[in-house]
Amino acid sequence: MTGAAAEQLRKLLRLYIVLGSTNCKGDPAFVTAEAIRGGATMIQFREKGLHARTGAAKEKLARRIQAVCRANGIPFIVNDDIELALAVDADGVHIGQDDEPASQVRERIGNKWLGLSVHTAEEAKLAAKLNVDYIGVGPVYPTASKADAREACGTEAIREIREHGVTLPLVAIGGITPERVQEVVYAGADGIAVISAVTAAPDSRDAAQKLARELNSAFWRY
Ligand code: TZP
Ligand code: MG
Repeated sequence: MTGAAAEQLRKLLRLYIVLGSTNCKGDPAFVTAEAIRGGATMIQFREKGLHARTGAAKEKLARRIQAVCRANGIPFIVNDDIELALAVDADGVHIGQDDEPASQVRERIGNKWLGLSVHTAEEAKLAAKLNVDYIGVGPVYPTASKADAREACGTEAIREIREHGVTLPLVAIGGITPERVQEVVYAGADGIAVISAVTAAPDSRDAAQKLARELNSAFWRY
C-alpha cells in the first residue's frame, strides 16, 4: 500500500462498526444504515455466535448490508470468511491470529484491504512484516461481544505498539464507549471498532453520533 493509501485507510478506520445478525436486535441492514447516518466510516460484517446465519442466508444478509454501504460510499469488510468476501466482492477481509495465515489470505484476496487482530506489541511487529493493511488491537477493555476474547490488554498495549515503531493504521476494539474514546486515541489509535456500543443501543444512529463527536474532539487539530 502506498503512503497515501495508508492515510486514506487511517481515516476510514475512524468509526468502524462491526455487526451481524446475532448482535442486532432489529434488521442488521437497518442498523447499518442508522450507524452510517450517525457517522460510521467503515462496516464489518461479522456473523458469529449462536444462531448465526450460514450458507446462502449468510450471503444474502451480507449483500443487503453491503448494498447499504455502497449506497453511502462506505467500505464493506467481511470477517474471516474469505469465500464470502470474494463472492460478494467486498472491499476487504478481517482475520484473527487463529485464522488462515495472513500471507495466504493476501494471495487469495489480491489488493483488497486486509486487517489482522493483534493483542500485543510482538504480534503487531509481526503484522507489520506481513502484507496487512491495518491492525485491530484488542480487546482493549473487557467485552461481552466475543465468546473467546482474550484478557483486556488496556490502552497500554496500543501505546507500546506505537513505541515499538509500528506505524500501521490501527483501530482499537473491545468495550469501547464514548467515555473511552479520548484515551484510546491519545494512546495512538487511528480509530475505534465497536459492536455493542452501537448495535445494542436503543438508537444506533444516536449512539454512532455520540462516538463520532468524541472522535472529532479527540482528533481536533488547529
Ligand atoms: N475482537 C476483540 S474484542 C471484540 C472483537 C470482535 C468484540 C468487540 O465488541 P464490543 O461490544 O464493542 O466490546
Ligand atoms: Mg477470526
